[in-house]
Amino acid sequence: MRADTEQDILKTELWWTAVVTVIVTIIMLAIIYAGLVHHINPPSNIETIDPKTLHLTGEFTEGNLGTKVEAGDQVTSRLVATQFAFQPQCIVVPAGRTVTLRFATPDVIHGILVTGTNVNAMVVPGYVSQVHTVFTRTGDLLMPCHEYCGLGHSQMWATVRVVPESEFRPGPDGRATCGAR
Ligand SMILES: [Cu+2]
Repeated sequence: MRADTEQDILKTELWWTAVVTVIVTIIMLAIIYAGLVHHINPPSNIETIDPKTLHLTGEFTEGNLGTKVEAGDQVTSRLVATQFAFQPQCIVVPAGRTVTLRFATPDVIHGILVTGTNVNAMVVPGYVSQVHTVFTRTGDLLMPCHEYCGLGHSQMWATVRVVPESEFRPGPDGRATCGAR
């Protein structure tokens, strides 16, 4: 077989340049589409918290966990992920409204996902994991731990109770719980 001329080599290089450009463009468009349409984004919230004292003072003390309607009608739900349970076991949130979920852990790495939604995050000791989402489907959604955290890992799950806006009735202190339904 005859050696390629410089022209042939140039043609081949340009051809593969075009192929790579098309592939990269498709991947970039898929990432932008997933981010804008499905709200699937890489983690960006870097917020630290001391895992040794998070239950003693501040945001993640027992009395401040669960769902609360805060200033500006912002619905925020706070959970602590521990070996091998979530505290609280069940949170109630309204459908069709932006909800902020905030997680922290005092022990090891956990992971959370809410079945059938775009909520999926790691919970790493020392950091607060925050997810903004809008729940569209009402009902009890399963929220298992998806990061192996020890022997009781398979027993570790919580429930996200999504109720229609009309049934979401926080108390005078702004708090809503699964129990008071
Ligand atoms: Cu786990």
